[in-house]
Amino acid sequence: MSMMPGVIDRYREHLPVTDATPAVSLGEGSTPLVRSQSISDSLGCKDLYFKLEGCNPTGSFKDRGMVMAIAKALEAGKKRIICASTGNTSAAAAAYGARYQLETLVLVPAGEIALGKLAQAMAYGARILAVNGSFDDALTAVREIVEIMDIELVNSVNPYRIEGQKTGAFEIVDELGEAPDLLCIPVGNAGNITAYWKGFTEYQSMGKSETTPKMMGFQAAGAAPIVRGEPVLKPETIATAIRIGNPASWEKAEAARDESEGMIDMVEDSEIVDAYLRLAREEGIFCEPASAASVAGLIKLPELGVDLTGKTVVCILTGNGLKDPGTAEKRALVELEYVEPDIDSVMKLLNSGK
Ligand code: AN7
Repeated sequence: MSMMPGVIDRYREHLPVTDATPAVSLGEGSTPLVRSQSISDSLGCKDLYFKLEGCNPTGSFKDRGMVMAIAKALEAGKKRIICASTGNTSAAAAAYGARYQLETLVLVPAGEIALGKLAQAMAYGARILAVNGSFDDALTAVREIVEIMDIELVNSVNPYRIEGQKTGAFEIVDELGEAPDLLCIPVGNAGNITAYWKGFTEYQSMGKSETTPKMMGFQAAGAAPIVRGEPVLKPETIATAIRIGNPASWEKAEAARDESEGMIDMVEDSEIVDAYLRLAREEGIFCEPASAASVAGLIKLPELGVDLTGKTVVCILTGNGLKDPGTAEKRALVELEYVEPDIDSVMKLLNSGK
């Protein structure tokens, strides 16, 4: 056990846990809610916070839902788990699978997974099937496989994933003392927006908050089926985590949007990269491109007619920037300055007017 309570221990009474549910944890949850230093002022919000889900044990929000799915799989006596993934789900499945001796099978779109995520699945010892197709194709295959094999599906179509993931909303309300006005969140397969909405509404019905936030979901423009109103056959975006053309929780995401009087909109890759670099350079926060879609969306809200004045906003930064070192290398546009390791050479370089 980790010294910090994981999400099952912290929120046991709100989760489908029985005496027979094993104590599963890698110390997930309880992630930092960090106040904006710079972006907030430029937008005129009252308060803007970033929830650093990249601080979870495998570097993404997926650990919250995975811990619950794994606990229930163990409780049911399962020996094997399977998922389709754009990378983070497979890293989380592989980690918890390794820790609890579950054979782990992950299906990923070949050549489209960020390096850090693939490295994780490899290191944790999962069996990795790189499929000739998209994430959506991989998920379709997985849903067929679980019909005929005795293997537990741990994608977010598994309701226990949503249960675990809703704890992110609980943490925000517990820390702020009230729900924020707006929650900005990237949307891919749409499990997370579904889970946050469930968490906020549960907390409100228990009297832990008076209000619920407007749910502001953002897809990448090249992978925006919910915004466009139809599946995208060949989704394309720099934010590979959300390169998803036919989200499994499509209708639940629309319900979260409508019930909360929020919106689901889209952001261009250039806007994602701008937000990604602003977060790193103005806030000191390195998240992955998909996560920056939440902030890119927030930055666009005034143009879309949403007044941010006096509003409390939380952006969910779903994954750690280290997941995708290739994008940082390509998009930061920083060149290394090579130099001999002596004071004269260093001073000469520094004084050369660069
Ligand atoms: C960093 O890992 O779908 O809308 O297979 O990795 O709940 O899908 C990842 C999704 C946002 C979108 N940010 O969340 C997967 C996968 C990051 C992500 C999303 C993902 P959902």
